[in-house]
Amino acid sequence: MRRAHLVGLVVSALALSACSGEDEAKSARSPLDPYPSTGVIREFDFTVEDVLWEVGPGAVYEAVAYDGQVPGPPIEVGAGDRVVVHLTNASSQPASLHTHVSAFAAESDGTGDGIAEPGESVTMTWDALYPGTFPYHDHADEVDGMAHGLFGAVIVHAPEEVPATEHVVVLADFVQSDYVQLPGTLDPGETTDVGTYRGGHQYMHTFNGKAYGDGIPPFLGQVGDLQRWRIVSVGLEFHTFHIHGHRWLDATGVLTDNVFLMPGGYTTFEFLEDNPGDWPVHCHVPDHMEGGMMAEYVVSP
Ligand SMILES: [Cu+2]
Repeated sequence: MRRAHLVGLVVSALALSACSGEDEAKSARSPLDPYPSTGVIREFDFTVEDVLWEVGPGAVYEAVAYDGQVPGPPIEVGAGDRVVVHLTNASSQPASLHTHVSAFAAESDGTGDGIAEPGESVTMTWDALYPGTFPYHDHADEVDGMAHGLFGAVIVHAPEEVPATEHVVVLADFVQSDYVQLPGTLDPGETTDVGTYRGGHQYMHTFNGKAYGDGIPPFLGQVGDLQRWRIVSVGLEFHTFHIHGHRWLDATGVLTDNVFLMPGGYTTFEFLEDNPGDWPVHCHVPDHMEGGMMAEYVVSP
């Protein structure tokens, strides 16, 4: 199980039963042992832009985004790859791109000289030495940048990773006063022509930059397939990630159906799908459920 701990994910019972001598040799690796360089350089060009982002029907947010999308595009690489991100700031505020766990020099930290003023460009270089799922996010203004959409996921695949259906979910909190349009009004029960009032926290809490079942596309799974969930939390508050009708081992080996993520937290877990149906997926903090972190996981037989 040490290898599973290293990569921050839990190997399913199926995968465990398939463990070979080679796997056991790899499991002797310390979590701090870097994966060797692959010699591969993966380059990404991101532009930071001011955008009006639709969080759900009738909910329009004054966002700042990498490449105009919230979250920014995934940075998906292999363990041992070098990652080069060219960041051009076409927005109205300073911006940067900072990540976690990958190895980098201070100038690629997304702080200090790594911050791009409006109109400037910076380049970040990392070595993705450790597999797992991690956040990337703005570090020019730690509160404002992330609250307006400057975040995304870094996915580092281990070479020995078992193929799976992958679900990447970034949990974030938005500032209600920065919506240019919100459905309903703040008077409970009232409706307008752009939608229904959803409570005091409406549209404040998001999965992948979207809120509620009419904003968040359903996650899709199929019985018999391994489902790998990559969860990153970049918000202002703590969240949990709960999937109905399923269970898995968390990164510490504890059986659960609900994982806790602090701000800046991240985890990867997986299970072999065996339960068809339409299942709620949500944060278990009641205000956050009411505020938008409520989605659906549709499992085909
Ligand atoms: Cu929450």
